[in-house]
Amino acid sequence: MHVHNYEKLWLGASLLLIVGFISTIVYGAAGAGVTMVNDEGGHVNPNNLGNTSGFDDPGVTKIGPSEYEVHVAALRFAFQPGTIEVPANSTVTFYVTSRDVIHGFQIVGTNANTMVIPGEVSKITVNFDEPGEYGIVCHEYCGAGHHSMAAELLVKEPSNFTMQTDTQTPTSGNGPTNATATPTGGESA
Ligand SMILES: [Cu+2]
Repeated sequence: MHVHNYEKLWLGASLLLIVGFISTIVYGAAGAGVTMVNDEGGHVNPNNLGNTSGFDDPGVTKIGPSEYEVHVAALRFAFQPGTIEVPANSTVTFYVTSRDVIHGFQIVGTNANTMVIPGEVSKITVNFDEPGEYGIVCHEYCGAGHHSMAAELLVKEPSNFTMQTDTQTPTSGNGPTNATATPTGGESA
């Protein structure tokens, strides 16, 4: 069978493309560590987040020498908490869920990017090696205020980092405000 030279050229070029496409996927999965968010984070009742461990007081929890957990609740049109602080050189696992409708959660400039579905907990682990500031945005249209739905992540120099143990202000406190911060289980480095 005679195959024309041009035909050989195109066959070769298309095979090369296919190999190229497959290599980008293999590189993304094996080299860059790109993975899909699965249902490992578990399920919650979106109407009862106030009584759900972690989401009853969203924020940062220290779980190891340089490991942190962050619970984030998305709602129209904000993230709770609105400011997240973690130290650099840490591994941070985000647990994100929604109080109302489908939202998105993207830490801009990282590969942390997931849909946030009521009833589901999206779990993403990110390593932060350097101090920096990241925007967090909702990238699933969720209503009239969607464009303003954002939060910020501050990766601090470890020497400047102190755990914020309680960012919630009591709504019905009596007496003078007790402004003394009492870190629970906080150790100074
Ligand atoms: Cu949104």
